[in-house]
Amino acid sequence: MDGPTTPDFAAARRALTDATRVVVFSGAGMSAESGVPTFRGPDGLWKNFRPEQLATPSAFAADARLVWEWYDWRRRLVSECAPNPGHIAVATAQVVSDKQIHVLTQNVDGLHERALSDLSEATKQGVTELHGSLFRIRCSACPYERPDRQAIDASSFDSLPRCPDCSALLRPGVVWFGEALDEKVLDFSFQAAAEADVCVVVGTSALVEPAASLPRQTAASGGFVIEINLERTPLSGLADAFLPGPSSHWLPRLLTTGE
Ligand code: BJW
Ligand code: ZN
Repeated sequence: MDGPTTPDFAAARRALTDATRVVVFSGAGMSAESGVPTFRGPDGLWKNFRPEQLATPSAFAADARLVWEWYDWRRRLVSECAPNPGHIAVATAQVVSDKQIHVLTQNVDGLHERALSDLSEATKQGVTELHGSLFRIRCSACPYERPDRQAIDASSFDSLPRCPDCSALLRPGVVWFGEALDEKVLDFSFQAAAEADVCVVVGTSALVEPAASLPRQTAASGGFVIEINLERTPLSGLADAFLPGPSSHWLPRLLTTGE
Protein backbone atom coordinates (compact mmCIF):
# COMPACT_ATOMS: atom_id res chain seq x y z
CA MET A 1 0.00 0.00 0.00
CA ASP A 2 1.29 3.46 -0.82
CA GLY A 3 1.88 5.85 2.03
CA PRO A 4 0.03 9.12 2.49
CA THR A 5 2.89 11.04 0.92
CA THR A 6 2.32 9.67 -2.60
CA PRO A 7 1.53 12.21 -5.33
CA ASP A 8 -1.97 10.77 -5.78
CA PHE A 9 -2.76 11.18 -2.08
CA ALA A 10 -1.43 14.74 -2.08
CA ALA A 11 -3.47 15.61 -5.18
CA ALA A 12 -6.58 14.02 -3.67
CA ARG A 13 -6.18 15.98 -0.42
CA ARG A 14 -5.69 19.22 -2.37
CA ALA A 15 -8.82 18.60 -4.44
CA LEU A 16 -10.84 17.90 -1.29
CA THR A 17 -9.50 21.00 0.47
CA ASP A 18 -10.59 23.16 -2.45
CA ALA A 19 -13.98 21.43 -2.90
CA THR A 20 -17.34 22.79 -1.84
CA ARG A 21 -19.44 19.83 -2.96
CA VAL A 22 -18.31 16.26 -2.54
CA VAL A 23 -20.00 12.97 -3.33
CA VAL A 24 -18.85 9.65 -1.94
CA PHE A 25 -19.91 6.84 -4.27
CA SER A 26 -19.57 3.51 -2.50
CA GLY A 27 -19.87 -0.19 -3.24
CA ALA A 28 -19.58 -3.49 -1.40
CA GLY A 29 -15.84 -3.06 -0.68
CA MET A 30 -16.77 -0.19 1.65
CA SER A 31 -18.47 -2.70 3.99
CA ALA A 32 -16.05 -5.62 3.49
CA GLU A 33 -14.12 -4.72 6.62
CA SER A 34 -17.38 -4.71 8.59
CA GLY A 35 -17.72 -8.40 7.65
CA VAL A 36 -20.33 -7.96 4.88
CA PRO A 37 -19.43 -10.20 1.92
CA THR A 38 -18.82 -8.47 -1.43
CA PHE A 39 -20.69 -9.62 -4.54
CA ARG A 40 -17.99 -10.60 -6.95
CA GLY A 41 -15.14 -11.61 -4.65
CA PRO A 42 -14.39 -15.22 -3.69
CA ASP A 43 -16.57 -14.74 -0.57
CA GLY A 44 -19.60 -13.72 -2.65
CA LEU A 45 -20.98 -17.25 -2.85
CA TRP A 46 -23.85 -18.49 -0.66
CA LYS A 47 -24.64 -22.22 -0.79
CA ASN A 48 -22.97 -22.43 -4.23
CA PHE A 49 -25.18 -19.70 -5.73
CA ARG A 50 -23.71 -16.57 -7.26
CA PRO A 51 -25.47 -13.34 -6.17
CA GLU A 52 -26.29 -12.70 -9.85
CA GLN A 53 -28.40 -15.89 -9.86
CA LEU A 54 -30.45 -14.78 -6.84
CA ALA A 55 -30.76 -11.00 -7.23
CA THR A 56 -33.20 -11.15 -10.14
CA PRO A 57 -36.98 -11.03 -10.59
CA SER A 58 -36.85 -14.36 -12.43
CA ALA A 59 -35.12 -16.06 -9.46
CA PHE A 60 -37.90 -14.76 -7.19
CA ALA A 61 -40.59 -15.94 -9.62
CA ALA A 62 -38.96 -19.38 -9.88
CA ASP A 63 -38.17 -19.93 -6.18
CA ALA A 64 -39.29 -17.14 -3.82
CA ARG A 65 -38.50 -19.31 -0.79
CA LEU A 66 -34.85 -19.73 -1.81
CA VAL A 67 -34.46 -16.02 -2.54
CA TRP A 68 -36.05 -15.06 0.81
CA GLU A 69 -33.83 -17.57 2.61
CA TRP A 70 -30.78 -15.79 1.14
CA TYR A 71 -32.09 -12.33 2.04
CA ASP A 72 -33.02 -13.46 5.57
CA TRP A 73 -29.45 -14.76 5.99
CA ARG A 74 -28.04 -11.46 4.76
CA ARG A 75 -30.37 -9.38 6.98
CA ARG A 76 -29.23 -11.37 10.03
CA LEU A 77 -25.57 -11.13 9.02
CA VAL A 78 -25.68 -7.36 8.45
CA SER A 79 -27.62 -6.79 11.70
CA GLU A 80 -24.58 -8.16 13.53
CA CYS A 81 -22.10 -5.96 11.64
CA ALA A 82 -21.06 -2.46 12.64
CA PRO A 83 -19.84 0.51 10.61
CA ASN A 84 -16.05 0.34 10.12
CA PRO A 85 -13.50 3.21 10.29
CA GLY A 86 -14.24 4.02 6.62
CA HIS A 87 -17.98 4.58 7.26
CA ILE A 88 -17.15 6.51 10.43
CA ALA A 89 -14.66 8.77 8.62
CA VAL A 90 -17.26 9.61 5.96
CA ALA A 91 -19.99 10.24 8.55
CA THR A 92 -17.64 12.35 10.69
CA ALA A 93 -16.74 14.48 7.68
CA GLN A 94 -20.46 14.85 6.90
CA VAL A 95 -21.14 16.10 10.42
CA VAL A 96 -18.13 18.35 11.08
CA SER A 97 -17.32 19.73 7.63
CA ASP A 98 -18.85 22.90 6.23
CA LYS A 99 -18.70 21.29 2.78
CA GLN A 100 -21.72 19.55 1.28
CA ILE A 101 -20.85 15.84 1.46
CA HIS A 102 -23.43 13.43 0.09
CA VAL A 103 -23.13 9.64 0.03
CA LEU A 104 -24.47 7.80 -3.02
CA THR A 105 -24.26 4.14 -2.09
CA GLN A 106 -24.96 0.97 -4.03
CA ASN A 107 -24.98 -0.88 -0.72
CA VAL A 108 -28.20 -2.16 0.81
CA ASP A 109 -26.72 -2.73 4.30
CA GLY A 110 -27.61 0.64 5.88
CA LEU A 111 -24.11 1.02 7.40
CA HIS A 112 -23.53 4.58 6.10
CA GLU A 113 -26.85 5.65 7.70
CA ARG A 114 -25.96 3.88 10.94
CA ALA A 115 -22.56 5.59 11.13
CA LEU A 116 -24.22 8.96 10.55
CA SER A 117 -27.06 8.48 13.03
CA ASP A 118 -24.59 7.21 15.67
CA LEU A 119 -22.81 10.58 15.42
CA SER A 120 -25.62 13.05 14.99
CA GLU A 121 -29.40 13.01 15.20
CA ALA A 122 -29.82 16.07 13.04
CA THR A 123 -27.59 16.61 10.04
CA LYS A 124 -28.36 18.23 6.74
CA GLN A 125 -26.05 15.78 4.99
CA GLY A 126 -27.53 12.67 3.48
CA VAL A 127 -27.18 9.15 2.22
CA THR A 128 -28.91 7.96 -0.96
CA GLU A 129 -29.39 4.21 -1.36
CA LEU A 130 -29.33 3.58 -5.11
CA HIS A 131 -30.19 -0.12 -4.88
CA GLY A 132 -32.65 0.05 -1.97
CA SER A 133 -32.30 -1.51 1.46
CA LEU A 134 -32.22 -4.97 3.01
CA PHE A 135 -34.38 -3.50 5.76
CA ARG A 136 -37.32 -2.47 3.61
CA ILE A 137 -39.78 -4.92 2.18
CA ARG A 138 -42.39 -4.26 -0.46
CA CYS A 139 -45.22 -5.93 -2.30
CA SER A 140 -44.46 -7.82 -5.49
CA ALA A 141 -47.83 -6.71 -6.93
CA CYS A 142 -48.98 -3.37 -5.44
CA PRO A 143 -47.29 -0.18 -4.08
CA TYR A 144 -47.31 -1.35 -0.42
CA GLU A 145 -43.94 -1.12 1.37
CA ARG A 146 -42.60 -0.78 4.90
CA PRO A 147 -39.35 -0.70 6.90
CA ASP A 148 -38.82 -4.19 8.35
CA ARG A 149 -36.16 -5.81 10.53
CA GLN A 150 -38.06 -8.94 11.61
CA ALA A 151 -36.71 -12.42 10.84
CA ILE A 152 -38.35 -13.91 7.75
CA ASP A 153 -39.72 -17.46 8.04
CA ALA A 154 -38.46 -18.94 4.78
CA SER A 155 -38.88 -22.55 5.88
CA SER A 156 -41.66 -23.07 3.31
CA PHE A 157 -43.42 -21.17 0.53
CA ASP A 158 -46.55 -20.88 2.70
CA SER A 159 -44.67 -19.18 5.55
CA LEU A 160 -43.33 -16.32 3.36
CA PRO A 161 -44.57 -12.81 4.20
CA ARG A 162 -47.71 -11.61 2.38
CA CYS A 163 -48.99 -8.12 1.57
CA PRO A 164 -51.59 -6.83 4.06
CA ASP A 165 -53.32 -4.95 1.23
CA CYS A 166 -53.51 -7.49 -1.59
CA SER A 167 -52.13 -10.81 -0.22
CA ALA A 168 -49.46 -11.10 -2.93
CA LEU A 169 -45.96 -12.14 -1.84
CA LEU A 170 -43.85 -9.46 -0.19
CA ARG A 171 -40.30 -9.13 -1.52
CA PRO A 172 -37.05 -7.45 -0.46
CA GLY A 173 -37.01 -3.66 -1.07
CA VAL A 174 -33.92 -3.82 -3.26
CA VAL A 175 -33.26 -3.27 -6.97
CA TRP A 176 -32.62 -6.49 -8.84
CA PHE A 177 -30.93 -6.91 -12.22
CA GLY A 178 -33.25 -5.85 -15.03
CA GLU A 179 -35.24 -3.56 -12.72
CA ALA A 180 -35.24 0.20 -13.04
CA LEU A 181 -33.73 2.27 -10.25
CA ASP A 182 -36.17 4.72 -8.65
CA GLU A 183 -36.43 7.64 -11.07
CA LYS A 184 -36.20 10.38 -8.41
CA VAL A 185 -33.23 8.68 -6.76
CA LEU A 186 -31.48 8.35 -10.09
CA ASP A 187 -32.14 11.97 -11.18
CA PHE A 188 -30.98 13.29 -7.82
CA SER A 189 -27.82 11.14 -7.93
CA PHE A 190 -26.81 12.14 -11.45
CA GLN A 191 -27.38 15.79 -10.59
CA ALA A 192 -25.32 15.48 -7.37
CA ALA A 193 -22.52 13.74 -9.30
CA ALA A 194 -22.58 16.41 -12.02
CA GLU A 195 -22.43 19.24 -9.48
CA ALA A 196 -19.70 17.66 -7.35
CA ASP A 197 -16.23 19.19 -7.31
CA VAL A 198 -14.92 15.83 -6.10
CA CYS A 199 -16.30 12.29 -6.37
CA VAL A 200 -14.69 9.73 -4.04
CA VAL A 201 -15.32 6.26 -5.48
CA VAL A 202 -14.90 3.57 -2.82
CA GLY A 203 -14.88 -0.22 -3.08
CA THR A 204 -16.90 -0.85 -6.20
CA SER A 205 -16.06 -3.05 -9.16
CA ALA A 206 -17.87 -0.39 -11.26
CA LEU A 207 -19.48 -3.06 -13.42
CA VAL A 208 -23.14 -2.45 -12.65
CA GLU A 209 -24.97 0.25 -14.58
CA PRO A 210 -26.40 2.84 -14.37
CA ALA A 211 -24.72 3.45 -10.97
CA ALA A 212 -21.20 2.96 -12.35
CA SER A 213 -21.68 5.98 -14.63
CA LEU A 214 -22.04 8.43 -11.73
CA PRO A 215 -18.29 9.17 -11.44
CA ARG A 216 -18.16 9.63 -15.23
CA GLN A 217 -20.73 12.39 -14.75
CA THR A 218 -18.46 14.16 -12.26
CA ALA A 219 -15.48 13.83 -14.61
CA ALA A 220 -17.51 15.04 -17.61
CA SER A 221 -18.51 18.15 -15.64
CA GLY A 222 -14.86 18.93 -14.83
CA GLY A 223 -14.82 17.46 -11.29
CA PHE A 224 -11.98 15.50 -9.70
CA VAL A 225 -12.37 11.72 -9.25
CA ILE A 226 -10.59 9.85 -6.45
CA GLU A 227 -10.77 6.05 -6.49
CA ILE A 228 -10.06 3.81 -3.48
CA ASN A 229 -9.93 0.09 -4.19
CA LEU A 230 -7.78 -2.99 -3.59
CA GLU A 231 -7.50 -3.37 -7.37
CA ARG A 232 -7.96 -1.34 -10.53
CA THR A 233 -11.44 -1.17 -12.10
CA PRO A 234 -12.97 0.11 -15.36
CA LEU A 235 -13.11 3.55 -13.69
CA SER A 236 -9.41 3.66 -12.81
CA GLY A 237 -8.39 5.14 -16.16
CA LEU A 238 -10.70 8.06 -15.56
CA ALA A 239 -9.68 8.63 -11.92
CA ASP A 240 -7.45 11.65 -11.25
CA ALA A 241 -6.09 9.90 -8.16
CA PHE A 242 -6.04 6.16 -7.44
CA LEU A 243 -5.40 5.05 -3.85
CA PRO A 244 -4.69 1.31 -3.75
CA GLY A 245 -5.72 -0.42 -0.54
CA PRO A 246 -8.59 -0.84 1.90
CA SER A 247 -11.13 1.92 2.43
CA SER A 248 -10.66 1.84 6.22
CA HIS A 249 -7.01 2.78 5.67
CA TRP A 250 -7.52 5.62 3.21
CA LEU A 251 -10.80 7.29 4.19
CA PRO A 252 -9.76 8.42 7.70
CA ARG A 253 -6.51 9.84 6.26
CA LEU A 254 -8.25 11.48 3.34
CA LEU A 255 -11.28 12.92 5.11
CA THR A 256 -10.39 13.57 8.71
CA THR A 257 -6.73 13.83 9.73
CA GLY A 258 -5.02 14.59 6.44
CA GLU A 259 -1.94 12.70 7.61
C1 BJW B 1 -12.45 -3.11 -1.52
C2 BJW B 1 -12.29 -3.68 -0.27
C3 BJW B 1 -11.81 -2.82 0.74
C4 BJW B 1 -13.08 -5.21 -1.54
N1 BJW B 1 -11.54 -1.56 0.45
N2 BJW B 1 -12.15 -1.85 -1.77
C5 BJW B 1 -25.41 -0.80 -19.56
C6 BJW B 1 -24.40 -1.62 -20.02
C7 BJW B 1 -24.38 -2.98 -19.67
C8 BJW B 1 -25.38 -3.54 -18.87
C9 BJW B 1 -26.37 -2.72 -18.42
C10 BJW B 1 -26.38 -1.37 -18.77
N3 BJW B 1 -27.47 -0.79 -18.16
C11 BJW B 1 -28.13 -1.75 -17.47
C12 BJW B 1 -27.48 -2.94 -17.61
C13 BJW B 1 -27.91 -4.24 -16.99
C14 BJW B 1 -27.49 -4.37 -15.54
C15 BJW B 1 -25.97 -4.32 -15.47
O1 BJW B 1 -25.38 -3.34 -15.09
N4 BJW B 1 -25.31 -5.42 -15.78
C16 BJW B 1 -23.85 -5.50 -15.76
C17 BJW B 1 -23.39 -6.44 -14.64
C18 BJW B 1 -23.35 -5.92 -17.09
N5 BJW B 1 -28.10 -3.33 -14.74
C19 BJW B 1 -29.34 -3.43 -14.28
O2 BJW B 1 -30.04 -4.40 -14.52
C20 BJW B 1 -29.90 -2.27 -13.47
N6 BJW B 1 -31.16 -1.92 -13.98
C21 BJW B 1 -31.32 -1.20 -15.09
O3 BJW B 1 -30.42 -0.63 -15.63
O4 BJW B 1 -32.61 -1.15 -15.50
C22 BJW B 1 -32.91 -0.52 -16.74
C23 BJW B 1 -34.42 -0.50 -16.84
C24 BJW B 1 -35.05 0.68 -17.21
C25 BJW B 1 -36.44 0.70 -17.29
C26 BJW B 1 -37.18 -0.44 -17.01
C27 BJW B 1 -36.56 -1.60 -16.64
C28 BJW B 1 -35.15 -1.65 -16.56
C29 BJW B 1 -30.14 -2.69 -12.02
C30 BJW B 1 -28.90 -3.06 -11.31
C31 BJW B 1 -29.25 -3.53 -9.89
C32 BJW B 1 -28.05 -4.14 -9.18
N7 BJW B 1 -28.48 -4.82 -8.03
C33 BJW B 1 -27.51 -5.45 -7.16
C34 BJW B 1 -28.26 -6.28 -6.10
C35 BJW B 1 -28.92 -5.37 -5.07
C36 BJW B 1 -29.72 -6.14 -4.10
C37 BJW B 1 -28.89 -7.04 -3.23
O5 BJW B 1 -27.91 -6.62 -2.61
O6 BJW B 1 -29.25 -8.19 -3.12
O7 BJW B 1 -26.70 -4.45 -6.53
S1 BJW B 1 -26.31 -6.44 -8.02
C38 BJW B 1 -24.95 -6.04 -6.99
O8 BJW B 1 -23.93 -5.32 -7.75
C39 BJW B 1 -25.49 -5.03 -5.97
C40 BJW B 1 -24.38 -4.04 -5.88
O9 BJW B 1 -24.86 -2.82 -5.38
C41 BJW B 1 -23.88 -3.96 -7.30
C42 BJW B 1 -22.50 -3.43 -7.45
O10 BJW B 1 -21.55 -4.26 -6.84
P1 BJW B 1 -20.30 -3.61 -6.10
O11 BJW B 1 -20.77 -2.80 -4.96
O12 BJW B 1 -19.45 -2.92 -7.09
O13 BJW B 1 -19.60 -4.90 -5.47
P2 BJW B 1 -18.53 -5.91 -6.10
O14 BJW B 1 -18.51 -7.11 -5.23
O15 BJW B 1 -18.75 -6.11 -7.53
O16 BJW B 1 -17.13 -5.14 -5.96
C43 BJW B 1 -16.49 -4.92 -4.72
C44 BJW B 1 -15.25 -4.08 -4.96
O17 BJW B 1 -14.71 -3.71 -3.72
C45 BJW B 1 -14.14 -4.80 -5.74
O18 BJW B 1 -13.67 -3.94 -6.76
C46 BJW B 1 -13.05 -5.03 -4.69
O19 BJW B 1 -11.73 -4.96 -5.23
C47 BJW B 1 -13.30 -3.90 -3.75
N8 BJW B 1 -12.92 -4.12 -2.36
N9 BJW B 1 -12.66 -5.03 -0.34
C48 BJW B 1 -11.70 -1.12 -0.82
N10 BJW B 1 -11.63 -3.31 1.98
ZN1 ZN C 1 -49.82 -5.76 -2.28
